[in-house]
Order: sequence, then C-alpha cells, then structure tokens
Amino acid sequence: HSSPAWWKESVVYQIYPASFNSTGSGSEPGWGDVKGITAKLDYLKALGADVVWSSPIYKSPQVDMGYDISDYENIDPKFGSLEDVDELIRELKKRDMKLMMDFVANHTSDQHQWFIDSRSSRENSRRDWYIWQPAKYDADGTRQPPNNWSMMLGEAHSAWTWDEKTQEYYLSLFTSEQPDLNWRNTEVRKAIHNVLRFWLDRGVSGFRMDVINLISKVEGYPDAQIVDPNVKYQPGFKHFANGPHMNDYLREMNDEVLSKYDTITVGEMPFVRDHDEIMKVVGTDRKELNMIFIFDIVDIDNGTFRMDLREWKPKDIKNIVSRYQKLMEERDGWNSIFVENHDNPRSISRYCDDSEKFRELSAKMLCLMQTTLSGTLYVYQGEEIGMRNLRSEIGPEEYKDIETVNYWQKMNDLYPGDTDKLAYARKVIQTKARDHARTPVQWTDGPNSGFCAPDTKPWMMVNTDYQTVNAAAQEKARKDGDLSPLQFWTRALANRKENKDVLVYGKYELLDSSDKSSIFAYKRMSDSRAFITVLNFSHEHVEWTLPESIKLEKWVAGNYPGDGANVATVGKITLKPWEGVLGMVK
Ligand code: ISL
Repeated sequence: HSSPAWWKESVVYQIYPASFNSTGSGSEPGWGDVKGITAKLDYLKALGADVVWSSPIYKSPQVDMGYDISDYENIDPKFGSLEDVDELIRELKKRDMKLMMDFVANHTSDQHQWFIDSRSSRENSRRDWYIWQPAKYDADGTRQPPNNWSMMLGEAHSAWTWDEKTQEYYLSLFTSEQPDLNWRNTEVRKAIHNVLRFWLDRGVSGFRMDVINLISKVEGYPDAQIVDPNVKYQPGFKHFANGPHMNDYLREMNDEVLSKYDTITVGEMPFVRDHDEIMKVVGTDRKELNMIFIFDIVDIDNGTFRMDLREWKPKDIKNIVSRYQKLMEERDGWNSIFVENHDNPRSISRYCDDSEKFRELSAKMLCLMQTTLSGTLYVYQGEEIGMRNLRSEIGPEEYKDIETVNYWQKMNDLYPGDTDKLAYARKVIQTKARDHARTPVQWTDGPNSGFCAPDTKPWMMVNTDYQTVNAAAQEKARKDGDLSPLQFWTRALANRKENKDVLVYGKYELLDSSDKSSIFAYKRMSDSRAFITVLNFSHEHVEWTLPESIKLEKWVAGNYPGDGANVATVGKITLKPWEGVLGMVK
C-alpha cells in the first residue's frame, strides 16, 4: 500500500482566473480577479476542496492567457496585486486550505526582461538563456529555420522565430511570443529555483508545472518525421518530450528547493506514455515530482493532431484508467485523477451525453468514477455543476483561444472555399476547442451569469445555457429529493474522505475486461473493506452480471434518484442509460 500523505488525499480545485469570478478589482472590466477567488472560498470549502490551483496570474501580455509570463514575481494588474494574493493565502489558511501556483518555466513571454536582454545582442550575458540557432539556406539562398518542427499552438508555423536584429532564430515551441528557456544554462535553472522560493516563502504550498517534460531538448535539433505531407512543419515532440536531462533537472529542483518545504507538485507531461519514463518522474524513490498529468484520457479523441476527431469506445476509458491505476499500485508511484482542465472541452460533452435529458446524469456519473479512483483528485471549475461545451450554433468568431484562432486560420488558408473541409473544421472547433472550458463560470441565472457586474461585458461570452445550468440553482434542495450535480459532488467528496483507506489508498481491480461491454466496473479494496463502482458508458439499458465472488451489502450511491435502490444486488443487474452505482461489499 501507498504510504499516506496530505497531498495524496487532497482534492484540488483548478481555477482559470480570467473566467472564475470578477469583483471588478482588476484593471480590466469583465476579467476574473484574485479577489474573486477569495470571495468564493466558502463555496469551495463547502464543496470539499482542500487545495486551490490557479492557472497563471503573473504579469503577462496574455498572448496565451497567462502561460506567457513577463514577470514571475508580480501579479498581472488584470488580476489584482501581490497584496491580493497574500490575502487569498491568509483566507485559505483560515479555512485549512492551500494554494498551488501554476509554474510555467519551459518558456517565458517575449516581454520578460530575460528575453529582452537575450535578444538585445549576441554578446549579451543572457544570450544563452534562450535557444538561439543560425538559419539554414536553400540552394537559391532562401532562409529556412534550423529544422522542420511546427509550432504547437499554430500548427502551420515553424517553431523557430526569426530575430531580425541579431540574425538568428530562437526556439518558440508554443507561439512566437513564448520563447523556450535554455535549461542547459545553470544560471537559468538557478533563476527558476529562486522564483520557486519566492512563492514558497510567501505561503504557497506547491506547483502545477506547465509542460515540465519539455525542458530538455535533444542536441543537434534533428528534423521531425513527416506525419502530414500537406504542411511544411511537423510535430517534433519526440525530440523534446522527456529529453536527455529532464530527470536531472527535476531532481536538482527537488534537492535545491522542493525538499526544503512541505509541498504538492504535479507536472504536466504531454506526449509521453512509456511506463518507465513515467515512473522515472513519479516513483517514490526518485524524488522528482509527486505526480504528473498523463494525457491518455484527454487525448482519447485525438486524430493525427489534437485539433482533429477520432471515434473512441468505452473500452478505451476502462483500459486507460486500469493501466494507470495498476501501474502506480505495482510500482509505487501516484496518480492524478482528472477529466477536465482549461485545455480541453467539457467532460460531459466529450465522454457522455450533454443533452438536456442526460446532462446531469452524465455529470454525476463522471463524478462517481473520479471520486472512486486512487490518486489525487482534480476538479476543474464548473465541472461540479456540469457545465457544457459552447452550443453548436456559436460560430468560430466567438472563440478566443490562440490555438483555435490559428487552427481556423490554417484551415481557411489551406482550403479556401472548400465547404466540406471548413464544415469539418467547425466541427473540430465545436468538439475540441480549449475555449469550451474557458467560458465564465455560471454562478446564477442573472445578467452575465453573476460572473461580473451586469453592465460589464465578460471577456469571453457566457455559455447560452446559464439560466438552466448555474451554481445558485444547484445549491437549492429539489422537491423530489434528487441531488443536483453540485450536491452530488459535495456528497461524493465527503464520502471519498470518509472512506479514504479504500477510495484513495486501496487496491484496484477491473471487474469486466470485455472490449465490447459499455460497462466499466471495478473494485476498490483495503485489507478489510471494499467497494465496487459500476458505470454504464452508453445510451442503452445494459445488463451486466455481478461476479459471484462479490457479495454486495448494498448500493450506497447512484446518479439516478434512489441511489441504486432499484438495481439488483446479486446476479444479473440492469443499468439505465449513463447510470452509475457505488456498492459496499460485505
Ligand atoms: O492544448 C494543447 C495544444 O494542442 C495542448 O497540447 C497543450 O498545449 C499542452 O497540454 C501544454 O499545455 C500547457 O502549456 C501551454 C498552454 O497553452 C496551455 O494552456 C498549458 O496548459 C503553453 O504554456
């Protein structure tokens, strides 16, 4: 069994600050602010959150919504001030809660002083803080970037940006305004350690580390393999995901800084699925990071690219979940459990059915799944009330994310006037855009869904369904006694804590490995007790046979009214569409 730790039992609530709650204290009307987070702490505490992770609030030109930092030790005036953060930390502590910062150190903004210095001349002492390379030239003298890597948030472009003044390219994996730091440089790593200390000394309890597995690039910058012959630049992640020195840098960060504080750390780790590579980071003996975000579950419907569509089946969910539950159990690491974040569409729209009839059932079923798996649980703002994707009548003009804007541009450039291709692109945007998670949180059925003042325009449109989907409505008791998603989440998080020996730390066993079945059923067990979870990932009524070895005491929770009372406790059971039940084993 995994040894207990507070960060394993914690429920982390992710806030996307621009869209969470606006009190008008920031410099930009219609933006969420730090005071807006503080104002909602009672709500978060009542839900069952222990740790608040906020996406970046540092000073930033906001080209990529704060993931382009121009000053690591200041707050963007849009969000408020350092004093507001101190107040947030104090108010969190009063409630026995903690703050986790989003730490973006693979790259900075091009407006960061480090980069301004670096690009000022080839001789500048910070030149080597970023990744500079000379141009290549075709036979006819045309200038080309050092290799064919594509830019991640603008697939049509090169990952290298030309600097006119100093006549070299710099690496910018995400956008031109996000130059990659050169982690081979010791001074860079020291500067980063200092930033971590700055926040820890201020009372922050840990970090979510943005694309932390991209910090070490292979030497020589080789070309990427061609996966899409229609475009000039290709995904190069094989050459920079979990690169040669990444583990050394993480270990050094732990030795120098993290080990000296009591922290929670989670690394974002896209592209990597190799079990040995994963264990090198999260294995308890490794002393690198507490856990990572593994992307399988949110890449489930990716085609060649993220902005692409692919059919998936319920078996994919159960295979992915089972693989990592077992891996961490067998090799002594730790999972992070999540199905949403600010880079993905809403989970009920993606994995279940967000129609009026099924949206609440879907939200509750995904809650039942996540709250009964082993790992640190991450809830994304609005997930607890079952917020959905933007409705399909909303056109690409309303989407604000740089990735969506660049994708729509690329498709229009590649296929001008091609109605089929452009209809496909619209479909991709309606299904996959990061914007779906970034609409303002729906607090009430009032103007702007209570997110900001009635006479202010939110920075991004409120989803059109706010009059039916909002937190205020879900806080009220219902006449028929049925629980709203918010109430269901609150109860499920309390239940998880009460039964943490099983639900957080217990062993995992998949109960039905059939690829054809839409039923995802598993058992969780400690030495003395066990629960089973049975989830129906389909629109159909589905029959399923309880294994004879399992003697069920009773169903203790379910997403349909009655908490599983109508489901048999032995032999063949029938689950209704998108039904999920949790049972206590004798
Ligand atoms: O959404 C994606 C692009 O297709 C993801 O691949 C995403 O870029 C990747 O998960 C890294 O995300 C993180 O770093 C990015 C930032 O844009 C994301 O918001 C952040 O979560 C660059 O800092």
